Amino acid sequence: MRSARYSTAIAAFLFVCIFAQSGWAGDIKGKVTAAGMRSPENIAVYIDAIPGKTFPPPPKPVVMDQKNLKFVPHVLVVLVGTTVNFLNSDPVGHNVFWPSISGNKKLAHNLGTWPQGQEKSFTFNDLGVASLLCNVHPEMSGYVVVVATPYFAVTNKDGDFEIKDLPPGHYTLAAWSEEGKPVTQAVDVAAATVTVNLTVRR
Ligand SMILES: [Cu+2]
Repeated sequence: MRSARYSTAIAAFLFVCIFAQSGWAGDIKGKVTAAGMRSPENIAVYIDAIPGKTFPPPPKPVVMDQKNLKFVPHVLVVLVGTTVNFLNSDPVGHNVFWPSISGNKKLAHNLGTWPQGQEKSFTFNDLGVASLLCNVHPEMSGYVVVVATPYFAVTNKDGDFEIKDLPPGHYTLAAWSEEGKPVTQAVDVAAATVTVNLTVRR
């Protein structure tokens, strides 16, 4: 009886190993708690890097809209090399510029000002955070967070996030937010869903 149970355990273990080797993927489900901040929404959560691995950028551009005098989404996370189409959906002219990427002023850029229905493209080839501004409307702000892996998410209003289809492995999960300090946390992904709780502090 005991040895049968032991054999079953070994079989289960081998089953998991075989699937892990054949590319069986895991998911990260998590919640970010925002300490001393207005909201746990719009926090970028991502696997910071996978050594020795690079990923092709998506073949199609992703869109950052300007609508009702807001950048939509407020926080856009993209894989390095991704082209972002900046669209103006408002009946007024909008400008887009960023004074730096993660403080590097050499990476500042001004896309200019354009009317409703038109868009301008930019390919983000540098890692970091571009703080988007519009020089027509000083109250507008948004962010493009450029990361090194395609494994990222943005928290919803409850701080929940999900990163799907990760190859099993040991990773560093990073969180970036507008108001809080950046944080990282080690996470082990296996052929299942791993639950992570992160706290971001102001
Ligand atoms: Cu504007």
